[in-house]
Formats: sequence, C-alpha cells, structure tokens
Amino acid sequence: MPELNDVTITRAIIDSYFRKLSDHLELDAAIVGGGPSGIVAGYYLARSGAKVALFDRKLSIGGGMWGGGMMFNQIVVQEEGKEVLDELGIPGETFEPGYYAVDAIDAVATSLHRAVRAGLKVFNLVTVEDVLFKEDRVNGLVINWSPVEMTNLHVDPLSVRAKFILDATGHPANISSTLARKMGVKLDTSTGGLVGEKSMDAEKGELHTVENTREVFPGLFVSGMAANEVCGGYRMGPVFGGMLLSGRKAAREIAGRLKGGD
Ligand code: 48F
Repeated sequence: MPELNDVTITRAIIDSYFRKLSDHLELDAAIVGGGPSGIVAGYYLARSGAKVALFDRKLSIGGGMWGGGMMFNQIVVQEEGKEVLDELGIPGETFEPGYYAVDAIDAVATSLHRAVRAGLKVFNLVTVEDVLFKEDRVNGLVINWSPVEMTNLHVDPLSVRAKFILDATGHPANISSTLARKMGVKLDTSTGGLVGEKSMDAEKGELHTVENTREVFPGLFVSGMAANEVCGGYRMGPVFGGMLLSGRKAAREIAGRLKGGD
C-alpha cells in the first residue's frame, strides 16, 4: 500500500460532501429537526420512495431522546407506539403491561440507522434560519452552518427547495414561528396557530401530539412537540409513543400528497 496521502483524505471529504449536498438541493420533503418525530418521519418517507433530507443544527442527531428522563437515559413507549418500535426494530422491555422501557441510546442509534439505510440523507450542524416562500406557499429552506448562527457572524445563507417541509424542531417550533413572525400569516386555520404548549399531562399530551400532526400552512407540516406548540397541546415528558406515531403520520400524509402530484 502506498503511504496515506493527507490531501487525498481531504479531497475525499470535500468532494463527496459537496456531491451529497448538491444532490439534495431539490427535494420532495425536507425535515427540520432530528428528534424522534423527525427521524421516524424520515424513515417512512424514505421508504415510500420520496427524496428526503433531514437538517439538524446540532452535532448529534437524536434531539430529546439521548437524555431520557432527567438524564436517566431510558425512555418509555406505551402500547400504542409499540408497533412503530417493532417496525423500526428497536427493542423494548416490558416494564408493566403496556409500558415498554427502551434504552435511549438504542432508540437513537437504531432509528437513525434504519432511516439512513432507507435512504434519508442527514445534514447535521446545519441550522434552518428561514423558509423559501413563493405564491403563498412554503417551498424550501434557508440554511446556514450552525457555528455561523452561534457566533453571530454576518454570513449569508444558502437555499434548498422542497415540495414539503416538516417542522420537527421540538418545543420551540422554530420554523413555524419564524414563518408566522416574518410573513404575518396565520398557521392552522382550525386553531389560529402558535397557540403554545400546555403544562404536563402524559395521557393528553400523547394524544394531542398525534392529533396535531398536520399541514398548518400550505407546504408546511408539523410533528412532535412542534405540533403541540403550533396547535396547542399538553407536554408529556419522557414517554415517546406519541412522537413515533406523529413522525409516521407526518410521513404518511406527506407521501400521500406527493403521490397525489400536489
Ligand atoms: O426536541 P426534539 O427531540 O423533537 P421532537 O421530535 O421530540 C420531542 C422529545 O424529544 C421530547 C418530548 C418527549 O416526548 O417532549 O422533548 O418533537 O428535537 C428537535 C430537534 O430539532 C433541532 C434540534 O437541534 C433538535 O435536535 N432544531 C431545532 N431548531 C432547529 C433545529 C433549526 N432551526 N434548524 C435545524 N435544527
């Protein structure tokens, strides 16, 4: 074997990264946020044959799963979410009937592995700072490196076009709130939008998360805690069945719209 060439290593990274990015500038669906609902949505969308990429501002994908409850790195999934655990191949141990205790690290690693293998492309360290807006519809993302955002450098962003956007940014619903603030539009006509999440009630919160998963503005869907922030719903803490079901519902609805040629 010839001696390792430092510049070849660099060239391999740069060339392959830019090919990956360039191949994903026009998408069927762009997911913002790599928490449980975003990863699961990415898995099902990729499996449906959609061209889909996920952007997360953090170094590590996984959102609120890593820390379990109060840094005890276990999460709970209730009976309703077990089907998604099984479909993704994430092992859950029965704690009491209807309560599955899941290793948080296994949940992140396995869901991400399945999603990436299904065809989801993940771009970490990328912050979505705005949306592309045309003809009264959201049709893409405005992206920048997270360190640019963190250090407040004056650097203009770049753009990605997508037929549908999923705001899976968790509690702050960053994409929906940016759209409402900048464009002065009302999100989710049934509630008026940006109702805000309520205090903790696991039972109600889990139901609300799934119910609230929907298109809240032409081209923009919400999932996970972002759905409750936009449409109003309780928070639920470290029980994750609703997050998994929300991601699957978002994917099914977006896939249906893509198939309908919308
Ligand atoms: O918060 P998060 O895990 O989203 P989720 O799918 O799940 C919520 C649960 O983790 C938990 C809960 C339990 O039941 O309530 O909180 O709703 O992950 C959101 C991800 O979005 C990223 C952020 O780094 C995190 O990984 N994110 C947020 N804003 C942006 C973003 C942005 N502007 N650009 C890119 N990524």
